[in-house]
Amino acid sequence: MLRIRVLHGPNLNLLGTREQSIYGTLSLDVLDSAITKLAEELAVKVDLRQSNSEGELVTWIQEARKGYDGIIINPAAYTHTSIAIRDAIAAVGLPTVEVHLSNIHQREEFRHRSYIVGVAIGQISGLGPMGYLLALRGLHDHLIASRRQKKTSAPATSQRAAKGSRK
Ligand code: DHK
Repeated sequence: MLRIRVLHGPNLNLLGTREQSIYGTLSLDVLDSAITKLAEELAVKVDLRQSNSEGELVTWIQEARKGYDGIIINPAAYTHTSIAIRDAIAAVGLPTVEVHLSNIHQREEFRHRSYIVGVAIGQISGLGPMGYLLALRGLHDHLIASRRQKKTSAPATSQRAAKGSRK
């Protein structure tokens, strides 16, 4: 079963009450339930976390090395400031999708720059909560395709060994 860690950055705990004209009326709990429901349909195990602390997000990204196949992250304001989060994603080397509820490219200039996108496989911005669901589908498909590719490009001997070790 694929395992994906979903990280929400600072102030996203206030979703539903925070600047509703920009971030909508859905709470983080409701958003997380929708992500969990889709994950069940896709047979993906998701681990959902929110933090207002940059260091905690870095630690969770580092920890994802062990046991996770990919990351979906809305780094929120840290998108525009955090070299530490970018470096953590680059260090673990897990396929990562960056998500934003609002269209950061239509907003203030300081939001146009993402330190994260250069180490992500893609960025989804401006589609509201649907962005997370599309990120999950996209990352799922990406991971399945790269697993398949690894299998077909593995040398014949190691494929035989892998088959032999299956119970
Ligand atoms: C969320 C935030 O909190 C902002 O700091 C980002 C992002 C945009 C979002 O749209 O989800 O600039």
